[in-house]
Amino acid sequence: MSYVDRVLDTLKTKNAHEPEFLQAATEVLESLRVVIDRDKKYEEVSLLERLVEPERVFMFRVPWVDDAGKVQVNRAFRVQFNSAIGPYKGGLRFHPSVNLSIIKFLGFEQIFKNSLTTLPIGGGKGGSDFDPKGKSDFEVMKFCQSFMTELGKYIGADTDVPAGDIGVGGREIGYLYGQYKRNTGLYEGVLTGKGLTFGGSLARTEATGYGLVYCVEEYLKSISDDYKGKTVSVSGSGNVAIFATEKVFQLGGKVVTMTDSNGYVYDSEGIDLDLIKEIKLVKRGRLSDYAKAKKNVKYVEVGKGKVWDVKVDIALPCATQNELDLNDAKELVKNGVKIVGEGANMPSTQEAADYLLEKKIAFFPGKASNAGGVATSALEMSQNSGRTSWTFEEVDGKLKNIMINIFHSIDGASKEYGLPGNYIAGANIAGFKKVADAMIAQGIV
Ligand code: NDP
Ligand code: 2IT
Repeated sequence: MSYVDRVLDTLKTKNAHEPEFLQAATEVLESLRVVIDRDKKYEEVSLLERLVEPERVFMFRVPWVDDAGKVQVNRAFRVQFNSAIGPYKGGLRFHPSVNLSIIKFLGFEQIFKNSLTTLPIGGGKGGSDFDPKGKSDFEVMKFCQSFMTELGKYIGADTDVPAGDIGVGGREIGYLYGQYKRNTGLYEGVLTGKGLTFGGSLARTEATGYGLVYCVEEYLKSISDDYKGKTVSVSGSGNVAIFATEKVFQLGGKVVTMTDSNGYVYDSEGIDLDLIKEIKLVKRGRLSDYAKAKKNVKYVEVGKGKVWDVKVDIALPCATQNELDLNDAKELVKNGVKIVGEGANMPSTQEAADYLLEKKIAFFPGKASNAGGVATSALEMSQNSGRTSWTFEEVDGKLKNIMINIFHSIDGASKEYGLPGNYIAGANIAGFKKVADAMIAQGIV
């Protein structure tokens, strides 16, 4: 049995109850075969066994008091997965579905994504099964304070720097930062995605969505094409979806869909982004409000159809894991899709991704195409360390260069290993090599 097969076997036995983590780790290990089989140095130091095991995991309770005076208890995690190339770096997710499997899959993906940015950041992720939806600002603040009172013991500007993810945006980061500062007395860049008045970076809010669109733009450029006149479907209507949509419009494309957990809208005229921002970012409302506010918009409830049924040239899944399955991939291909770029983390199931590759669709895995968010977080860390702040244009320019480089790095790796156009393999291989070399150089730790 090959080295990769043996590691996969043990991985499956040890993590049998962690389907999302197994999915992410299996995908990476499968595509590393071409590297691992060529060079025995990895097996000699049990590199893969170490790679799939987090350096440490914290799990803690978060007690807080709701507006009715009732004590609530949530479960929370921080997974410090790999610090070979820098301090642990990765977001916090607040969503009722959060469990260890989901945080481990996200932390594992983060290792390779962060490596692809070329910046010195290791992989980590955290979160809680707390649901910010329907909670008052005061309740969210009380939860964040209690969460940080515990998490704050394990993080620091040079050790572990969390940021946002699903359910964690500027509001939550502000409350978390205030409590960290209060508990430690330190005014340091311990979180990214901060408000602009207390160390946040311009363009961090836009970075993940913009970065996704820049990555795909560079691919289009490589085939002498661009966004002009292209129809695009976007899923999600949160941070990543909104700013991906904004950039597509700026570059001459037309986004016609958005989703939330209740349904999707199809607006053949192109999504009215000002209206979406008002509903989602100001009122924290539902997408069904968009269909009520605007004429000639189709709203389809969950269970009555999927956003991937809509005919488009480019699909950008920007909501959550496994939201695009094999049937959806078939529907997209049937309708002539040419590019699928992942804004979310692992939004495509393995079967969907395999099918899209088989059909020669340009498929960009999230760990490459959504790396602009964490890359800009690392730029925020640099600004904090230097006690300085850069202009929007400066940060956006650096972000664009990073995404251009990511495209060429995954494209180059896919060609070097005889898999041209397979950007899943390209991203996994390019991300892996830097981390693996650093681990080997640092000894058996
Ligand atoms: P937000 O919380 O801002 O938005 C999430 C969006 O996805 C909402 O529209 C939400 O709908 C929808 N959504 C979330 N969970 C589900 C679900 N289980 N089923 C259906 N819809 C769902 O999060 P972000 O935009 O920040 O994150 C979106 C994705 O991008 C995630 O996969 C995240 O890991 C990834 N990502 C985020 C980065 C960032 O910088 N923020 C960086 C890189 C990746 P509803 O409001 O109804 O819940
Ligand atoms: O998945 C991700 O890369 C993020 N949620 C952003 C992490 C970060 O540290 O900015």
